[in-house]
Amino acid sequence: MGKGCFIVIEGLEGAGKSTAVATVCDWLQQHGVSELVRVREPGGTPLAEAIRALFKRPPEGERVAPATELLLMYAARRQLLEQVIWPALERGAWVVADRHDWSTLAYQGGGRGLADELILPVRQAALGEFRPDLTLYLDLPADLGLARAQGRGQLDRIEQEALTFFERVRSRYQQLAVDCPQALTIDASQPLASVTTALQQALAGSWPRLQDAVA
Ligand code: Z5A
Repeated sequence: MGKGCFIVIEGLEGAGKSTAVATVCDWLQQHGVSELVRVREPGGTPLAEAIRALFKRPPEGERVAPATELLLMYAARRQLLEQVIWPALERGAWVVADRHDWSTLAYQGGGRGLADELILPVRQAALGEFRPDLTLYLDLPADLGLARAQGRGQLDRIEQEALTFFERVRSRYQQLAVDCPQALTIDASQPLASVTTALQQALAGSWPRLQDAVA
Protein backbone atom coordinates (compact mmCIF):
# COMPACT_ATOMS: atom_id res chain seq x y z
CA MET A 1 0.00 0.00 0.00
CA GLY A 2 1.57 3.26 -1.15
CA LYS A 3 5.05 4.56 -0.44
CA GLY A 4 4.83 5.31 3.28
CA CYS A 5 5.47 3.09 6.25
CA PHE A 6 3.03 1.82 8.87
CA ILE A 7 4.28 1.30 12.44
CA VAL A 8 1.99 -0.01 15.18
CA ILE A 9 2.41 0.03 18.96
CA GLU A 10 0.50 -2.72 20.75
CA GLY A 11 0.13 -3.85 24.35
CA LEU A 12 -2.07 -4.02 27.42
CA GLU A 13 -3.43 -0.91 29.14
CA GLY A 14 -0.72 0.75 31.16
CA ALA A 15 2.01 -0.68 28.91
CA GLY A 16 3.05 2.85 27.95
CA LYS A 17 1.73 2.91 24.38
CA SER A 18 0.94 6.64 24.38
CA THR A 19 4.46 7.44 25.55
CA ALA A 20 5.91 4.98 23.03
CA VAL A 21 4.07 6.65 20.14
CA ALA A 22 5.74 9.95 21.09
CA THR A 23 9.16 8.27 21.36
CA VAL A 24 8.77 6.61 17.96
CA CYS A 25 7.64 9.84 16.29
CA ASP A 26 10.56 11.80 17.80
CA TRP A 27 13.03 9.17 16.59
CA LEU A 28 11.57 9.12 13.08
CA GLN A 29 11.66 12.92 12.85
CA GLN A 30 15.30 12.93 13.96
CA HIS A 31 16.01 10.43 11.19
CA GLY A 32 14.53 12.57 8.45
CA VAL A 33 10.92 11.42 8.18
CA SER A 34 9.15 14.59 7.09
CA GLU A 35 5.45 13.69 7.30
CA LEU A 36 4.23 11.74 10.31
CA VAL A 37 0.61 10.86 11.01
CA ARG A 38 -0.39 9.62 14.48
CA VAL A 39 -3.55 7.61 14.96
CA ARG A 40 -5.21 5.66 17.74
CA GLU A 41 -7.67 2.79 17.60
CA PRO A 42 -10.51 2.66 17.94
CA GLY A 43 -10.91 6.20 16.63
CA GLY A 44 -9.21 8.73 14.41
CA THR A 45 -12.17 9.89 12.29
CA PRO A 46 -15.47 11.37 13.50
CA LEU A 47 -17.30 8.11 12.78
CA ALA A 48 -14.57 5.93 14.32
CA GLU A 49 -14.47 8.21 17.39
CA ALA A 50 -18.24 7.79 17.73
CA ILE A 51 -17.75 4.00 17.65
CA ARG A 52 -15.02 4.38 20.28
CA ALA A 53 -17.38 6.29 22.56
CA LEU A 54 -20.11 3.65 22.12
CA PHE A 55 -17.62 0.84 22.68
CA LYS A 56 -16.25 2.36 25.87
CA ARG A 57 -19.56 3.66 27.23
CA PRO A 58 -22.47 1.70 25.73
CA PRO A 59 -26.05 2.74 26.52
CA GLU A 60 -26.79 2.21 30.21
CA GLY A 61 -27.86 -1.31 31.05
CA GLU A 62 -27.08 -2.87 27.67
CA ARG A 63 -24.48 -5.62 27.57
CA VAL A 64 -22.23 -5.50 24.51
CA ALA A 65 -21.98 -8.97 22.95
CA PRO A 66 -18.40 -10.08 22.19
CA ALA A 67 -19.26 -10.52 18.48
CA THR A 68 -20.63 -6.95 18.46
CA GLU A 69 -17.33 -5.72 19.89
CA LEU A 70 -15.55 -7.53 17.06
CA LEU A 71 -17.73 -5.91 14.39
CA LEU A 72 -17.45 -2.46 15.95
CA MET A 73 -13.65 -2.68 16.07
CA TYR A 74 -13.32 -3.72 12.43
CA ALA A 75 -15.87 -1.11 11.30
CA ALA A 76 -13.89 1.63 13.06
CA ARG A 77 -10.62 0.23 11.66
CA ARG A 78 -11.83 0.13 8.08
CA GLN A 79 -13.08 3.70 8.34
CA LEU A 80 -9.72 4.86 9.71
CA LEU A 81 -7.90 2.99 6.95
CA GLU A 82 -10.04 4.48 4.19
CA GLN A 83 -10.11 8.02 5.55
CA VAL A 84 -6.66 8.45 7.06
CA ILE A 85 -4.13 5.62 6.93
CA TRP A 86 -4.29 4.53 3.29
CA PRO A 87 -4.31 8.10 1.88
CA ALA A 88 -1.37 9.00 4.16
CA LEU A 89 0.68 5.97 3.07
CA GLU A 90 -0.20 6.69 -0.55
CA ARG A 91 1.32 10.17 -0.37
CA GLY A 92 4.45 8.82 1.35
CA ALA A 93 3.70 9.73 4.98
CA TRP A 94 4.72 7.47 7.86
CA VAL A 95 1.84 6.44 10.09
CA VAL A 96 2.30 5.53 13.76
CA ALA A 97 -0.68 3.83 15.39
CA ASP A 98 -1.58 3.34 19.05
CA ARG A 99 -3.22 -0.11 18.67
CA HIS A 100 -4.39 -1.83 15.48
CA ASP A 101 -5.46 -5.29 14.39
CA TRP A 102 -3.67 -7.27 17.11
CA SER A 103 -5.83 -5.54 19.73
CA THR A 104 -8.88 -7.28 18.30
CA LEU A 105 -7.13 -10.62 18.02
CA ALA A 106 -5.90 -10.27 21.62
CA TYR A 107 -8.96 -8.71 23.36
CA GLN A 108 -11.88 -10.15 21.42
CA GLY A 109 -10.03 -13.37 20.50
CA GLY A 110 -7.85 -14.06 23.54
CA GLY A 111 -9.81 -12.10 26.15
CA ARG A 112 -13.41 -12.70 25.09
CA GLY A 113 -12.68 -16.13 23.63
CA LEU A 114 -14.13 -15.54 20.16
CA ALA A 115 -13.06 -18.26 17.75
CA ASP A 116 -10.73 -17.61 14.81
CA GLU A 117 -13.48 -19.01 12.56
CA LEU A 118 -15.54 -15.94 13.45
CA ILE A 119 -12.75 -13.37 13.61
CA LEU A 120 -10.68 -14.16 10.54
CA PRO A 121 -13.37 -13.69 7.84
CA VAL A 122 -14.32 -10.32 9.36
CA ARG A 123 -10.66 -9.36 9.50
CA GLN A 124 -10.22 -10.39 5.87
CA ALA A 125 -13.25 -8.35 4.80
CA ALA A 126 -11.97 -5.27 6.64
CA LEU A 127 -8.24 -5.41 5.97
CA GLY A 128 -7.60 -7.76 3.08
CA GLU A 129 -3.87 -8.45 3.11
CA PHE A 130 -2.95 -5.06 4.61
CA ARG A 131 -0.49 -5.43 7.53
CA PRO A 132 1.91 -3.11 9.43
CA ASP A 133 5.53 -2.80 8.32
CA LEU A 134 6.61 -2.95 11.97
CA THR A 135 4.77 -3.83 15.18
CA LEU A 136 6.35 -2.89 18.50
CA TYR A 137 4.68 -4.99 21.18
CA LEU A 138 5.06 -3.65 24.72
CA ASP A 139 4.89 -6.68 26.96
CA LEU A 140 4.21 -6.54 30.70
CA PRO A 141 2.41 -8.62 33.34
CA ALA A 142 -1.31 -7.90 33.36
CA ASP A 143 -1.38 -6.94 37.04
CA LEU A 144 1.33 -4.31 36.54
CA GLY A 145 -0.51 -2.81 33.55
CA LEU A 146 -3.76 -2.67 35.50
CA ALA A 147 -2.04 -1.09 38.51
CA ARG A 148 -0.68 1.65 36.22
CA ALA A 149 -4.10 2.17 34.62
CA GLN A 150 -5.71 2.32 38.09
CA GLY A 151 -3.18 4.95 39.11
CA ARG A 152 -4.74 7.22 36.50
CA GLY A 153 -8.21 7.15 38.07
CA GLN A 154 -11.56 5.76 36.94
CA LEU A 155 -11.45 2.49 34.99
CA ASP A 156 -13.34 2.12 31.70
CA ARG A 157 -15.62 -0.80 30.73
CA ILE A 158 -12.79 -3.05 29.55
CA GLU A 159 -10.43 -2.12 32.37
CA GLN A 160 -13.02 -3.43 34.84
CA GLU A 161 -12.59 -6.99 33.54
CA ALA A 162 -10.98 -9.62 35.79
CA LEU A 163 -7.23 -10.11 35.89
CA THR A 164 -7.62 -13.48 34.12
CA PHE A 165 -9.15 -11.66 31.12
CA PHE A 166 -5.99 -9.56 30.75
CA GLU A 167 -3.78 -12.60 31.26
CA ARG A 168 -5.51 -14.24 28.28
CA VAL A 169 -5.08 -11.02 26.28
CA ARG A 170 -1.36 -10.93 27.12
CA SER A 171 -0.89 -14.56 26.24
CA ARG A 172 -2.48 -14.02 22.79
CA TYR A 173 -0.30 -10.95 22.24
CA GLN A 174 2.82 -12.93 23.10
CA GLN A 175 1.87 -15.63 20.61
CA LEU A 176 1.17 -13.07 17.87
CA ALA A 177 4.59 -11.49 18.47
CA VAL A 178 6.36 -14.86 18.27
CA ASP A 179 4.58 -15.69 15.02
CA CYS A 180 5.23 -12.36 13.26
CA PRO A 181 8.62 -11.64 11.68
CA GLN A 182 7.73 -7.91 11.43
CA ALA A 183 7.23 -7.61 15.20
CA LEU A 184 9.57 -6.84 18.07
CA THR A 185 8.78 -7.34 21.75
CA ILE A 186 9.83 -4.69 24.26
CA ASP A 187 9.88 -5.40 28.01
CA ALA A 188 7.48 -2.69 29.21
CA SER A 189 7.84 -3.58 32.89
CA GLN A 190 11.19 -1.74 32.92
CA PRO A 191 11.47 1.90 34.05
CA LEU A 192 10.31 4.37 31.42
CA ALA A 193 13.85 5.46 30.48
CA SER A 194 14.83 1.85 29.72
CA VAL A 195 11.68 1.30 27.65
CA THR A 196 12.51 4.44 25.67
CA THR A 197 16.05 3.18 25.00
CA ALA A 198 14.73 -0.23 23.96
CA LEU A 199 12.29 1.40 21.53
CA GLN A 200 15.05 3.52 20.01
CA GLN A 201 17.25 0.43 19.61
CA ALA A 202 14.38 -1.49 18.01
CA LEU A 203 13.86 1.32 15.51
CA ALA A 204 17.56 1.55 14.73
CA GLY A 205 17.67 -2.20 14.11
CA SER A 206 14.61 -2.09 11.85
CA TRP A 207 15.62 1.08 10.02
CA PRO A 208 17.39 -0.52 7.00
CA ARG A 209 14.43 -2.86 6.41
CA LEU A 210 11.89 -0.02 6.75
CA GLN A 211 13.84 2.16 4.34
CA ASP A 212 13.94 -0.70 1.84
CA ALA A 213 10.17 -1.01 2.22
CA VAL A 214 9.60 2.60 1.19
CA ALA A 215 12.32 2.77 -1.47
N1 Z5A B 1 -9.80 -2.50 22.34
C1 Z5A B 1 -10.33 -3.74 22.03
O1 Z5A B 1 -10.88 -4.41 22.91
N2 Z5A B 1 -10.23 -4.22 20.77
C2 Z5A B 1 -9.64 -3.49 19.79
O2 Z5A B 1 -9.59 -3.96 18.64
C3 Z5A B 1 -9.10 -2.20 20.12
C4 Z5A B 1 -9.20 -1.75 21.40
C5 Z5A B 1 -8.43 -1.38 19.06
C6 Z5A B 1 -8.98 1.32 24.21
O3 Z5A B 1 -8.84 2.09 25.32
C7 Z5A B 1 -9.68 0.08 24.72
O4 Z5A B 1 -10.22 -0.62 23.62
C8 Z5A B 1 -8.72 -0.85 25.37
C9 Z5A B 1 -8.65 -2.07 24.49
C10 Z5A B 1 -9.91 -2.00 23.71
N3 Z5A B 1 -9.30 -1.25 26.58
N4 Z5A B 1 -8.79 -1.34 27.61
N5 Z5A B 1 -8.57 -1.47 28.67
P1 Z5A B 1 -7.81 3.27 25.46
O5 Z5A B 1 -7.27 3.63 24.12
O6 Z5A B 1 -8.48 4.34 26.22
O7 Z5A B 1 -6.81 2.63 26.46
P2 Z5A B 1 -5.47 1.92 26.25
O8 Z5A B 1 -5.18 1.68 24.82
O9 Z5A B 1 -5.51 0.72 27.08
O10 Z5A B 1 -4.44 3.03 26.71
P3 Z5A B 1 -3.81 3.30 28.10
O11 Z5A B 1 -4.51 2.71 29.27
O12 Z5A B 1 -3.67 4.78 28.13
O13 Z5A B 1 -2.45 2.57 28.01
P4 Z5A B 1 -1.06 3.08 27.47
O14 Z5A B 1 -1.24 4.14 26.43
O15 Z5A B 1 -0.34 1.86 27.09
O16 Z5A B 1 -0.37 3.65 28.72
P5 Z5A B 1 0.13 5.15 29.00
O17 Z5A B 1 -1.02 6.12 29.05
O18 Z5A B 1 1.30 5.49 28.15
O19 Z5A B 1 0.64 4.90 30.48
C11 Z5A B 1 -0.26 4.58 31.51
C12 Z5A B 1 0.33 5.06 32.84
O20 Z5A B 1 1.47 4.27 33.15
C13 Z5A B 1 0.79 6.52 32.81
O21 Z5A B 1 0.54 7.06 34.06
C14 Z5A B 1 2.27 6.38 32.55
O22 Z5A B 1 3.01 7.46 33.07
C15 Z5A B 1 2.61 5.09 33.28
N6 Z5A B 1 3.74 4.38 32.68
C16 Z5A B 1 3.88 4.08 31.37
N7 Z5A B 1 5.04 3.41 31.17
C17 Z5A B 1 5.63 3.30 32.38
C18 Z5A B 1 6.86 2.69 32.83
N8 Z5A B 1 7.69 2.06 31.99
N9 Z5A B 1 7.12 2.74 34.14
C19 Z5A B 1 6.28 3.35 34.99
N10 Z5A B 1 5.11 3.95 34.64
C20 Z5A B 1 4.79 3.91 33.34
